[in-house]
Amino acid sequence: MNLVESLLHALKDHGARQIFGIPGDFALPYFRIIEQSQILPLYTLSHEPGVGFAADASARAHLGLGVAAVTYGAGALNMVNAVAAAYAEKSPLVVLSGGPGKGEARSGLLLHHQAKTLDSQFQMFREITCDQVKLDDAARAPADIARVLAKCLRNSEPVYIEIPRDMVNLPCAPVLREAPRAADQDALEACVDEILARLAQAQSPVLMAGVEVRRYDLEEKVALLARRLGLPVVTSFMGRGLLAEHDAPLFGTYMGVAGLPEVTQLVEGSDGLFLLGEIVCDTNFAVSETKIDLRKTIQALDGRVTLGYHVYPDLPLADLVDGLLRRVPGPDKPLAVRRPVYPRGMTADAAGITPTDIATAVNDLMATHGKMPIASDMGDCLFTAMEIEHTALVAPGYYATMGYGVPAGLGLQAATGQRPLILVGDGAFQMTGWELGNCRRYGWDPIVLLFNNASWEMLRTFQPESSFNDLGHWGFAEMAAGMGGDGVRVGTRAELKAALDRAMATRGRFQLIEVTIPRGVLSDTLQRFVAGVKRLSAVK
Ligand code: S1T
Ligand code: MG
Repeated sequence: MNLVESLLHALKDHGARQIFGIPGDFALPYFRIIEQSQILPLYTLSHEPGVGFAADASARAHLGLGVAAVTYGAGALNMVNAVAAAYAEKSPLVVLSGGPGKGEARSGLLLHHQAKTLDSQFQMFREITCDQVKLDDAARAPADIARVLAKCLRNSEPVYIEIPRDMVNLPCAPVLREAPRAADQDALEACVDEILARLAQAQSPVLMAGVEVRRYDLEEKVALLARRLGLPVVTSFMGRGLLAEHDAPLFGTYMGVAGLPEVTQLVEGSDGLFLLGEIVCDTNFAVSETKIDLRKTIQALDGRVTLGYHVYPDLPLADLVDGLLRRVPGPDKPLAVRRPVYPRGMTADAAGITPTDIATAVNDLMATHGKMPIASDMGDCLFTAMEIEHTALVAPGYYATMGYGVPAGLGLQAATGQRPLILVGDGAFQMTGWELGNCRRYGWDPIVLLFNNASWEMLRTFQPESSFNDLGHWGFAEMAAGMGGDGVRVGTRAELKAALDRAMATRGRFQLIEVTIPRGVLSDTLQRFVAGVKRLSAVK
């Protein structure tokens, strides 16, 4: 077996299901082995940001490793933003980059694709990955690969693997997985005691499920834990979509001043807020009506648990959840859950379309045809997603990069085989929407709802005087056919409903529904968010 085959087997053994990539001359040798070995299917896309987003979303969708394969320099550095997004949002993404051979490094010539030094790329990826390795020693490679892939899964963060192009065919031993690390049982029991005591003392404890609950495949167990403890559950903005397929006492998504008042009150009025795998960031907590004293919360994140001023290091989330479940054998404590009511029954008339109409139409569609997984971009489309029935959702809810939606939808369909609904604004579509042109080759057929307000509307909302937010009208619908899909522009609610019904009935080709939204018309959720942010900043 050669070095790349050993790497590919190890990736598959650690939970990779496919590779997304774009080759280059530094990468052709290892791409050839990927294609010929057939160990993992390879999907090439058109631009490296899309490769990174698709691989990230595939990891989130199938709960395994995402793999993004690129060439040195122009390829890998083109993907930095997508890898940074994966790092920020704890997505287990493996970056494979071709690299200069050892001999070339000694040529004395500056190499094409080289920035400052030949090592600059490796150094840049240190900042957005939890471990890195250059496979320049075939004898050491199996242990290096085992270490890096174990770290990727343990931390649920990206890692970087550079493959010098003169190393790919060298004989290499198989990779043996690192032994799993056991948590300190005494510390675990002490921590479980303290958490349960804290929750028992609280008058109104609440469990907030964060993205680590999904990344470590704990949704089923956390839903059971919540039922046994009789704990109401909420998600954060970033955690939207979590527990959608599980029997959890889910009250909704916490968004502070931008969210549903009853959910805001439940969280901000809690004297026992349990943040389980939740990233404590501004998109999740900055718009709190009343500042949550995070020191009084129970936080389990990044393998450590913090209760007030007590810290328990090295307690992986899976061990903690198992430890808690062992102490609460059941039966479930019944909880009267007041589930949020999502808008339904859109009137299919000649009225113009608002983002909330889109959410209503999608809720009607899913009520008829069943839930669909959603990939959303950043923009009002993501705020609109909060008004759609709770369903699986991949979105940059914290890092907030644009360009994620379309490639993520492709990654989701490649990873799960499910037909996704993609929500994307016109500005974000201009960035990576063209990846839809790759659907035909791979038989992907997402339904794309393009929110076309001809504007960087989120920015205009906060700075209306700037005319640079005007994007003008692009004929997105007309471009679909040339890319192998079907496109339609809709301006009334009747047209929207007809287009969704037609798209649902059409398989095998992507369906692009360009929704014309009048300038300044926002989703109900974004309106509350903007009003809340302005109100909070006025009092500061
Ligand atoms: N570039 C990238 C890659 N990501 C970003 N988030 C931004 C720039 C800044 C930014 C936003 S929201 C926004 C930009 C440019 C406008 C989005 O326009 P569009 O996709 O049309 O959606 P909508 O019209 O609903 O706003 C965030 C605040 O950083
Ligand atoms: Mg827009």
